Amino acid sequence: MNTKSISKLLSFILRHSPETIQLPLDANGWADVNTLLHQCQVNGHHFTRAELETTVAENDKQRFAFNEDKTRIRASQGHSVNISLDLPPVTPPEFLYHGTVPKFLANIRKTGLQKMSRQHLHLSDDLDTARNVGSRRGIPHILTIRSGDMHRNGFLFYRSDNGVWLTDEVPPEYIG
Ligand code: HQG
Repeated sequence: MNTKSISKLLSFILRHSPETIQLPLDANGWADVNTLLHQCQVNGHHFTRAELETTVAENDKQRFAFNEDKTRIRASQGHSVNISLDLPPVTPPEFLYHGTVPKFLANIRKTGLQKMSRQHLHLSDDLDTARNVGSRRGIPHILTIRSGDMHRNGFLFYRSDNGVWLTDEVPPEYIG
């Protein structure tokens, strides 16, 4: 398997569907690396520990992280499975951005931005990233979020290990 297909497989398993290879995740989303390699192997996904390490190190968005002694691995964000990343709340910049597509706008203006199937709503602190996120679904439309005002009004924000801003929702009145 090349690093791209390993990365796609890891995203699927560690964020959404660990049960497809009978892989236990702990409460914070960590999997044991040896168990991951073994369960991948027995389910027909063949790659080595060295290839796993290269995939993690070279991943364009740094989607995965090892713990300090590299015995455990998790996805840094994007989960739909019910785990807690256990990140501390942090003060966001005054504005954050969310890339979406025009067909969702009417609903977003009505109900705000929601986390949909994931554990958090994903925001970015730069326009390029937001544009890339939106482009996955069509012609991107960038929404500016008044995150500073949200924070002052008690909404919590987190920053994943790979720099993605996370929150639970953005009510319509904070969307510029
Ligand atoms: C939209 C990728 C209607 C929202 C990316 C988005 C990101 C609503 C879609 C990460 C809505 C959910 C996450 C509402 C939100 N009504 N539509 N009220 N609220 N939406 O994939 O942010 O490459 O769950 O705009 O780069 O697109 O996989 O979220 O279009 O960082 O690592 O509902 O996934 O990262 O889609 O993407 P998603 P997202 P990776």
